[in-house]
Amino acid sequence: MCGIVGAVAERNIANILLEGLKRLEYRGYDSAGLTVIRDGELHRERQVGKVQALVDAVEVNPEFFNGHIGIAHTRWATHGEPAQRNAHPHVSGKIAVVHNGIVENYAELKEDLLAKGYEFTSQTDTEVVAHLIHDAYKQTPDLMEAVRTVTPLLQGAFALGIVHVDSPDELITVRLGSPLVIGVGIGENFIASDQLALLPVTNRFMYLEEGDIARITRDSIQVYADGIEVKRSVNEIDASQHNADKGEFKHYMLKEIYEQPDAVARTLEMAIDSSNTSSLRKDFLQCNEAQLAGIRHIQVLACGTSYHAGMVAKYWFENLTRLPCSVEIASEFRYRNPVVVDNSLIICISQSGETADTLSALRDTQKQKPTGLVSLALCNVPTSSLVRETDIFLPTHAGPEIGVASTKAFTTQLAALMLLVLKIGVTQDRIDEQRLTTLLGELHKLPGQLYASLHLDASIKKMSEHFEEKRSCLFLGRGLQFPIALEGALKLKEISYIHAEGYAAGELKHGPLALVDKDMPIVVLAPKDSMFDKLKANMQEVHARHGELFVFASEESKMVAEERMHIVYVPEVCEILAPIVYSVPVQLLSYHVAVMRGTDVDQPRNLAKSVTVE
Ligand code: HGA
Repeated sequence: MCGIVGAVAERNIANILLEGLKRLEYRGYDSAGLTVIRDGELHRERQVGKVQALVDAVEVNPEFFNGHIGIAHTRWATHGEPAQRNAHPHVSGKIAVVHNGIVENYAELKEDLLAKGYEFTSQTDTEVVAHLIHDAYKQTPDLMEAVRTVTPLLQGAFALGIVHVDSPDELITVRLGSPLVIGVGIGENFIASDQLALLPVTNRFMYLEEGDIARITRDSIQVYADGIEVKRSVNEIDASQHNADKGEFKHYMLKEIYEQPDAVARTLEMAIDSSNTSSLRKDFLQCNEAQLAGIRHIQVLACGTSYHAGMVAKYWFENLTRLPCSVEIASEFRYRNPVVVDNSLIICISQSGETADTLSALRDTQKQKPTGLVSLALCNVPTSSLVRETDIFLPTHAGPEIGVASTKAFTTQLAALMLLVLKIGVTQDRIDEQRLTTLLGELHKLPGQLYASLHLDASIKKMSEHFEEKRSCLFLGRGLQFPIALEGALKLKEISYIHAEGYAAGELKHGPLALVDKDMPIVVLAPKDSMFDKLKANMQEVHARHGELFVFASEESKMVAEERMHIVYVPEVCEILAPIVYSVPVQLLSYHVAVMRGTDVDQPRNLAKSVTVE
C-alpha cells in the first residue's frame, strides 16, 4: 500500500522521486505528494488523484523543486479521506514525514500534542509522527536521535521517511512492519517501499529488518537495531528480470494475463527438468527433508486471491496425499484464538510477502510454539518479510505484477502449490511413482494449455458485451472449480464494480437461486470432470428460472448452446489441473467487462496492491 520514495544525491532528485512514484502507483493512488529541501526551506506539493496530477503541478514551477534531498509518497488512505490536506508528506516546523502503515495509538498521542499547542492540519495518523519528531528535536537537536526517541511511542506497523531542513544532507528511515528498502548508488542513496521504484537509478539494494532505523547520506548508510549499529548486506539484482513496462498492451492486467504461460513454465522449472518429466528435481525446495516427512496437517493462511489458491490446494492435498488441510482467511484466523495442531505445515500465501494480515497470523502461530511446526512462504518476492520469517521459501516466478487484480501471481501460486503437494506426497510415500509420472507429464503440458486458452480472448470479449449493463452476477463451480468461481467473482467485482458472488453450484438451491431471473448472468465453470453431471443439473435449475448462462466448458463435454446459454470451449486439460487453465477465461471476462464499462482496470477504485495495513 502507500508508496514511499526518498533520495539524497548530488544531482537534482525531483524527477527521480516522481518516476519512483509512478512506478509505485500500483500501491496506492488516491493522492500523491513530495517535499524537496531547497535553499533552506521545505518545498512541498500535494495533489489528489493520480501521480500525473502531481507531475503536472510540479511542472508549473520545476525550478522550485530542484533539490538534492527529498521524500515523496503515493497514498492509499486509512485515516482521513483522500484530500490534499491528508496527502503526504506531512510537515511540522522544519520536518517532513512520509508514512506507510497505521499508527494505532495516534488518537492519544494527538491529544498530548494538542495540549502542547501543536496544530493539526490533516485527519491522518501520520501527522502525529511529524509533530512528535518536531517535539523530540526541541530536546535533542539531532534528527536521528529525535526519531529514535519517538519510534518506541508509536504502536502499529509502519515505515517512515523523514527529512529536516537543518540536516539537509541526511534522510532518516524507519522500518517496523511495513516494507522499506534502501537503494545504494554511487555518491547517492535512496529509499523506497519497493525496489521497483528505484530500478532506473540503481540495482543494488539493502533490505532493512523489522525495527531498523537508518541514517542515509549521499555516501553513507548507517543502520541501527535497538540502538546498536548493525551491518545489512547489499544485494545486487538483475534489473532485466524486473521489467515493469506495459509493452504493447493497453493495460498491465492484460499483459500479465498473457504472461501466464511463461510465468507458469518458469515456476514449474523449479521442480521439473524438461529432459526428465518422471521425477522431481533433486534441488527443488531447499529444506530439511525430515521436516517435511514429519508433517501431519497443513494449515494455509492467506487473503483474497491467495486464499482462493489455498482453497484449490486443500482439494489437492487431501485428494492426492490424504493429509488433512485447513485453509483460513488470515485476518480471521489471527483473532479467533485458533488451535494450531502439532506437526503442522503453515503455508502463508502472499504475492508481495508483505500482506500485513498474513504476516501477523504467521507470527501469532509461531508464538504458540506447537511441536513440529514448519512454516513456508509461497510468494513472489524473495526479499519479503514473509520469506525472512518462515522456514521454507517456495517462490513463484511470476515477475513483477503491477495490475492490482492478481492474475499471473494466482496461476503461478497454483502451479507452485501443486509442486509442493507432489514433493510432500513423494517424501511421505503418499504418492506413488506412477501417479507422480502422470502428474508431472500433465504439468509439463500446462504452459501450452494456458497458451491455448489465451486464444479464447476474442470470443470472451464478445461474451463480455452481455455484461456491460448488468448490476449483479453469479459464478458457479463445483469441486476444484468452486475456488475458481470465487476468484472469478472477486475479479469481476474488483475491476468492473459489478456485484458478483461465487457459489458452489450445489448451494444454489439453498438461497441464491432466489436471485435468478432473466436479468441475472450466471457464469459456470464446466470442465468435463467428475462433478460434471451434477453441475449440469444445477445449470438446469438456473435455466428453468430463465437465468442466462455463460458457460466455460470443455469440448469433450459436448455441450451445445441453446436459448439463453452461451458457451466458450476451453482447451482440454486433466481434471486435477483444470483450475489453473479455467482461471484464464474468468480473468479475460472480467478484464473485457471492465474495459467496456470504462473503469480503471489496473488501479480500481479504493484498492491497492500489496496490502500492508491490517
Ligand atoms: N495511515 C496513513 C498511511 C496509510 C497507508 O499506509 N496506506 O497503505 C494515511 O492514512 O495517510
